Amino acid sequence: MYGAGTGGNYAPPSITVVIGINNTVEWVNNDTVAHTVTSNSGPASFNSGNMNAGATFTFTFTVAGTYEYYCEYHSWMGGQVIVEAG
Ligand SMILES: [Cu+2]
Repeated sequence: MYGAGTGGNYAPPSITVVIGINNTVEWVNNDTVAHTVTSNSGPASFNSGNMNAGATFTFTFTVAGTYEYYCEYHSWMGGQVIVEAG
């Protein structure tokens, strides 16, 4: 993920994973400022808390569905994880 500044966002903005195949997702803050990965909809919630530059956050999705997340510091940043049943 990267971000900060107009147009900054998670990359890629949407991913699709399959339970049992690739359902552990790691975010890496490749930016120079802090961000968060914070869910705001979906079957389960997750929150990285503060991620400084270079920090990583890993979450394993075990329930199928569509998850939306954002950055608590930059409200324009949004991402999506689509989790499919294995
Ligand atoms: Cu941010």
